[in-house]
Amino acid sequence: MKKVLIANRGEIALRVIRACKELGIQTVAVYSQADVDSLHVRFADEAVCIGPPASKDSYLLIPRLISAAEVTNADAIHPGYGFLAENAEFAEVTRSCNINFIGPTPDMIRNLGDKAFAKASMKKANVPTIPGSEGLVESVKDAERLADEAGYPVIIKATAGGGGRGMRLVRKKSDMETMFKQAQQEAMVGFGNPGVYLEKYFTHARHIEVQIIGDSHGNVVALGERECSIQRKHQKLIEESPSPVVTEALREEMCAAAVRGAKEVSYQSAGTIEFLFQDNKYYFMEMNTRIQVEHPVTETVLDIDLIKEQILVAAGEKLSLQSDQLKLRGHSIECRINAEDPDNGFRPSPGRIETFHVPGGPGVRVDTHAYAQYVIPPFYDSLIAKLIVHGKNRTEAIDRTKRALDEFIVEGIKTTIPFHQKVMRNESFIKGQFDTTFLETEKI
Ligand code: MV4
Repeated sequence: MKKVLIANRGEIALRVIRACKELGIQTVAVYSQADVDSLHVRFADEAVCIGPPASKDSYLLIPRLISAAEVTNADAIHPGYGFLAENAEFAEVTRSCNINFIGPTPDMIRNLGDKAFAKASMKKANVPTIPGSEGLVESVKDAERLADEAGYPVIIKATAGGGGRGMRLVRKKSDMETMFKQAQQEAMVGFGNPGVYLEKYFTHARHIEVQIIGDSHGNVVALGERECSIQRKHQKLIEESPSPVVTEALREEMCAAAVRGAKEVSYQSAGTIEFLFQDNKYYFMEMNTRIQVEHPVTETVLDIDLIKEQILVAAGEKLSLQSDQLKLRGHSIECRINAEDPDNGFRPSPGRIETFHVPGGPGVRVDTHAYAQYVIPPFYDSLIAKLIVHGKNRTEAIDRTKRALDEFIVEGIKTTIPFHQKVMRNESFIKGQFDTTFLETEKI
């Protein structure tokens, strides 16, 4: 691999450029007219404007991305996260143009994007799954029968959905007909696929996910877990590794399950197996076929570079990581610094950053594309920086995060920094006692 085009923007584009530079690989940035002044454009070896600000006219336009790769002679494309990262057609077109797609094969993206299929694959590999339907549910009658078996509440999920989109919670039998039809309808309108499946609803679950990576030679390793329960409306705000509730024995079990699941689908590239965790039991929920926002918490506790590894396995190399050589060291916490106003319902707060001072010192990493006088465009997601803090244990990581947040000065726009300062002082958070309902329950 000689030259990688990064089909993305923001901090992740920069993150991929950094990995490429360290590997001696040339980089091509693509940018919309709204991103001319973005750092990924500056730090890439070459940059190609691919269209107007709206994502659908630039970062989501497959022909423009492929053209940009062809005119610059890029031999690979890294999709980052979001945008086209889990678009099987993009992976397919990229490959058919003889360009290496840094991710799984189109079939894997397509199959695992079908949540009922993914669940069936995991079940086949003896990975614990959430009790509910075997595959799709075809009728209200079937849904009622399955719900009687599982016990209410149940949840109906679009098989083409994911990440919180296309779900209906059903609390009692008399709600089933309405909710089932709504879920089907919404799945059809939203995803062009009416398929839905049913699960028992866990009311106080944690979201714990296992990072995996596989190569093209059949090797797969699991890289520990991330605790991602601190989220609001399906947007994660804080992630950490290890999870405060995962013991060494449980970690080994969950990692072994993740590896079985990944091998079942012959998975290659970086991926994540998401689990719901309740009453000390874990259940497969979804698989993500991309590198995720929160990958740095795994990198910092294991002292690895996931993006480099992802690039190397895409180039056909054997995995350099081996489970017995990986040692979990200390604790890492990531705070997502968004251009949002936490005092006003996390309303987006784009505009000019007047002052931008990033924290430093022991254990502190900041991944950001922002700088003083940078203007945050209103067209994309509001993530402006990730603060990743490592400590010898969870207490030190929390204390360091508090210290780093106090040093993080952003003026001109609202950010989630004050929100994070409150969470770091919250008693339940400090004790590690929380689940995905934390932000609804606690007054932060
Ligand atoms: C669930 C659940 C409880 N029980 N499924 C939300 C996002 C999508 N990935 C699946 N989600 C959930 N599925 C069952 N059977 C609770 C959620 C859920 C959730 C999951 C992870 C992180 C945050 C969440 C917030 C609300 C609901």
